[in-house]
Amino acid sequence: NRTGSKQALISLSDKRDLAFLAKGLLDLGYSIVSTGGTASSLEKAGIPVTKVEEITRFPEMLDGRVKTLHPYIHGGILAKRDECHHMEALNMHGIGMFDVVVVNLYPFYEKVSSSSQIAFEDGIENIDIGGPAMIRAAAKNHKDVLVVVDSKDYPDLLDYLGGKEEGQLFRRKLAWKAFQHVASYDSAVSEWLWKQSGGDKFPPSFTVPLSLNSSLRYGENPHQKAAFYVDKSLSEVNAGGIATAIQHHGKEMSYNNYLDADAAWNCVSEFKNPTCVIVKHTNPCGVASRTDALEAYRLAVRADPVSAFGGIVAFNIAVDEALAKEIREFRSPVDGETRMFYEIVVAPEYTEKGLEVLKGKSKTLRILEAKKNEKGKLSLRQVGGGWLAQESDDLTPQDIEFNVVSKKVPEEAVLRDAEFAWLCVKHVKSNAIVLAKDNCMLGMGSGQPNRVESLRIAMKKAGEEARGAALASDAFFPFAWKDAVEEACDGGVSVIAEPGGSIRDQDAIDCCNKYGVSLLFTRVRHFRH
Ligand code: 93A
Repeated sequence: NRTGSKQALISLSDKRDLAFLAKGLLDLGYSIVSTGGTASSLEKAGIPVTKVEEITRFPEMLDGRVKTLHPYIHGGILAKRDECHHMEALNMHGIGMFDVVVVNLYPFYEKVSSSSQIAFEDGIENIDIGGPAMIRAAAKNHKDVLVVVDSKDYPDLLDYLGGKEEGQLFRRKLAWKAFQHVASYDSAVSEWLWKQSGGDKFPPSFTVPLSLNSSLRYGENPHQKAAFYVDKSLSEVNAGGIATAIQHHGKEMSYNNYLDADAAWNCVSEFKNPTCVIVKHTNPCGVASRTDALEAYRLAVRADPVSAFGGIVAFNIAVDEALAKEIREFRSPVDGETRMFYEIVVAPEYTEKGLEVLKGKSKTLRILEAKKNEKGKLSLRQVGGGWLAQESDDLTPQDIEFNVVSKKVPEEAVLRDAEFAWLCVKHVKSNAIVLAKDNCMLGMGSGQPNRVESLRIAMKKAGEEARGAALASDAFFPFAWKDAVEEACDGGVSVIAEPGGSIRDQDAIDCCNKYGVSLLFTRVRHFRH
C-alpha cells in the first residue's frame, strides 16, 4: 500500500476496547484508518489515525449514509493479492490495501427493541449499510483480510497477527462469524419491517436469530448430542424465562433439566399468591398457594411425594432462610425419614442466607434465579421437515368466564377451587385432569390417550380428598354417562370446569344435575400436546 505499512480499517459503533485493539495493532506495525466517530475516539486516546475521508478524498455525506462506500475502501478490501491484474488495478488508481477490517454495526436491534418506542424514521436511520458492505467484502476475501465483528475476538486477533502462523482456519472462523453477524442483523431488520408493514403475527418466512448458549452433555438420552440456543431477538433487558436464568449453584444443566425447569417456571409464574410448583417430566405433580410459603411448599410435596422426589421445585416468591431450611430438611411423607431430593430449585429471588442454606443441601442441586417470561411470544415446535408456530397460551382465569350450566350453583369457595384447578390443568399434558381444593392440587392425570384414564389416575392420587374437590378438564368430555363425568360425580367432586362444546354437552349437564354437582363451561380449551 501507499504508506508501506500494513493497514487496518476500523469502524465501530460500539467502541468498547477500541484503544486496546488500536494500540495492539500499532505495536504490530499497522497503521489505522477509521470513520469519523471512531477516528475522534482514537485521537482523544492519543492514537494516530487516518480518516476515511482523507483516503477517499470525499467527505462523509448524506448525514453519514455514505462514508465508506467507495472504491478506495472496497478496492482495498476486495483485491486478491495473488492476482496480478488486481494488484495492477490498485496501483493504477493509487488504492491502498486493508489487511484487517474491524467493524460493528449501528445498534439497530437495541434501538427498535428498547422500551421507549422509537419513530419509524429513526428505525430506518439505524439500518447500517456501509458496515455490512465492509464486513461482507472482508469476509469474502478472508484469505487475505482478517474480519472482526466482536470485541471478544480482539485478543485472539492480536495473538494471530503477532504469531508467525499462516493458518487459514482462524481466518475462516472469523469469516463465518462475520456472515452470521450480518445475517442476524438483516433478519432483525426484516422482522421489524414486517411488523411496521401491518403484517400479521406470522410472516411468510422468518429467521430466528439463535445463538449458542452452551453445549449440553447430551440430549434426552446419552447417545444424542445436544446444545442450547438462546433467542437473540428478545431484548436483553426484558428477556425472561429459563434461557436467561442465572445459575447460582449445582451441576451443569442438562437437556431434560431445561425442559422441566421451563415447565415449572411457566406454571408457577401464573400464580399471584405465594405458590410452590413441583414438576416431574414437564408435568406439575404438586401445586399449592398459601400466604405462608413454607406451608405452600409442604402441601405441594404432600400432593404426590413419590413423584416429587427428584423433581423440580419452583416458587414465585423469594426463597429466604426459613424456606431454604424447609427445602433442605423436609422429609419425604412416604417414609417420614428420607430427606426430599430435587434436581433444581427455581425462584425469582433468593435472600443471601436463603442461597447459602440451599447451597448446603447438596453439591449437585441446581439453583436458578429466573425472570418472568414475556407474554405474547411465539412458540415454535419442530415436526419432520418443518416448524409449527403459535402464540403462547397466555389466558388466565381472569380472562375466562366460568358459566354455570348446571342446576347447582357453586358457592364462592367452590368457584375459587375451580379457578385454581383451571390454572393448574393448563400446564398438564393432555388429556389433562386436575383435582384441587383450598388452593392446593390434590391429584392430576396427564398424557393419557383417553380422558377417563386421566380422570382415574387423578382420582386415585387424590384418594379420599377427591370428595368435595373441584375438577378441571383441559378439553370437553366426549361422553358423560358411565364415563368420565359420571365417574367424577360418583367420586364426590363438588364442581367440574370444562370448555364445553361437545355434541353430548347435554349428557354432561344431565349427569351433573342428577348427582347435584356444579358444572361450569369455560368455552376455552387448554390442550397441551
Ligand atoms: O451510514 S452507513 O450505512 N454508511 C456508510 O458508508 C458506513 N460506513 C461505516 N454506515 C456506515 N458505517 C458504520 O458507521 C459502521 O458500521 C459503524 O457502525 C459506524 C461507525 O461510525 P463512526 O466511526 O463515525 O462512529
